[in-house]
Amino acid sequence: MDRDKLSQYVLDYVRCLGACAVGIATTETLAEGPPSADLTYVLPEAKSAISFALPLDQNTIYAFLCKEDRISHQRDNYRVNGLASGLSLQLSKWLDQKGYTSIAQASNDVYRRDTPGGRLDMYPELSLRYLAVCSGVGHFGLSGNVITKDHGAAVILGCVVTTAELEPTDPLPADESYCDECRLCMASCASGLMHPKEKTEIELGGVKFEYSKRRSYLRCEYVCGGFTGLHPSGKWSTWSPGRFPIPKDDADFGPALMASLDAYRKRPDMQEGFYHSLMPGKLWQTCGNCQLVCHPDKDERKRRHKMLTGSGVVVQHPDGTLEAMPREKANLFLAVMEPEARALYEKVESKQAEMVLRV
Ligand code: B12
Ligand code: SF4
Ligand code: SF4
Repeated sequence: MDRDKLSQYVLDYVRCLGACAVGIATTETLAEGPPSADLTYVLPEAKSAISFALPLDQNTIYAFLCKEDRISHQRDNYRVNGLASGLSLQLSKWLDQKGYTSIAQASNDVYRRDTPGGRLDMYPELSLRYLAVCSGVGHFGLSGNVITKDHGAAVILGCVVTTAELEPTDPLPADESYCDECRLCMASCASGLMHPKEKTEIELGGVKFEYSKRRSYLRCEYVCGGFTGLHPSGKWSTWSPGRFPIPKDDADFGPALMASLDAYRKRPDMQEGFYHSLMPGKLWQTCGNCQLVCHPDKDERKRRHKMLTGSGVVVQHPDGTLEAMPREKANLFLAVMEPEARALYEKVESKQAEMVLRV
């Protein structure tokens, strides 16, 4: 089959399986990029990669941001991640059958082992975002998330790397991006991962892309990981019932995360969740706010940010269930807890509580 026809088949194939956007990047269009743009890292003879986005269910996002229903979005998120990995596998096998060695990429939770800190550095084998912006699946938003014209940032990315020499698709024109640097992604982030002023510029095949500079990844791991969730203002929280302080300096995030680890492990189970390979136990969906507020329509973005910041603070009941309430009520809820129960959520100056956490 000639190059154009095979490329068209591949694009159609992925659309038929439910992708809202699909594109093709090649070793040439990714040339000179950062290390996780190097297709040959996963397949030495690689020539091309098929990149695609699958939409999250917008209907579950409202109740998640209002802190009324966490489970529906969590389920949807894990489901779409599974679909993205499955789609990749199916396409890679189809290409294999056609005679092209191909490698499916999992949608998440796969890290390089050969960097100084190993898997804990969290460098991906391939950056699905680089492939997506390079091939025109979406733009980089200021948040660093890939944004799409119909579903905003609420998409899960996937990809297949192949030895097939496919026809690359162009990056989207920069002036078609809806990102107006409204900064609502940053205002919805309790961790401060995204630098408010500085940007990172990368180059892929001679085309420049930029997004906000990341501060320490540990910021997001501490908050999105669910160890803590109370915004430094004290006015609102993520779905995490943790209220350990969020440091100002990057260097203090490692110790803060370690100090909250025992408490995190001893909290009652929240519903469902999944076993992340870097976590000691389960990980529950408690944030993702920078992704979920970022809708193509600016008024909708503002509305979502209001939903999040106007829906109070989450606390946990002894049976594990979570409830959002105004911050004054939440403070009272914590104040009447036994010190050892309270120490699961915030710093308590009590020898008894410290003893409990050490056991
Ligand atoms: C590791 C990881 C994380 C880490 C690190 C984030 C990061 N910026 O790298 C943490 C835990 C913080 C994280 C958070 C989130 N993530 Co995440 N994450 C990933 C993962 C596995 C890799 C990210 C990545 O590409 N990093 C590399 C680049 C992009 O990061 P960078 O810091 O800009 O890189 C700089 C340097 O480090 C250097 N560099 C780049 N690559 C390499 C490699 C090496 C070896 C070295 C030395 C240097 C280097 O060059 C860059 C410029 O200087 C991807 C899945 C995948 N395989 O792509 C999902 C992914 C990016 N995550 C995703 C999501 C949704 C999230 C969250 C919203 C949480 C959530 N609810 O899921 C937040 C968003 C935070 C944000 N605003 O960016 C989605 C994004 C979807 C989208 N629309 O863009 C992805 C694509 C998963 C998916 N399949 O959809 N994530
Ligand atoms: S929330 Fe605003 S600034 Fe952030 S990525 Fe979306 S449009 Fe851009
Ligand atoms: S997922 Fe949450 S903690 Fe992480 S960067 Fe986005 S808003 Fe911040």
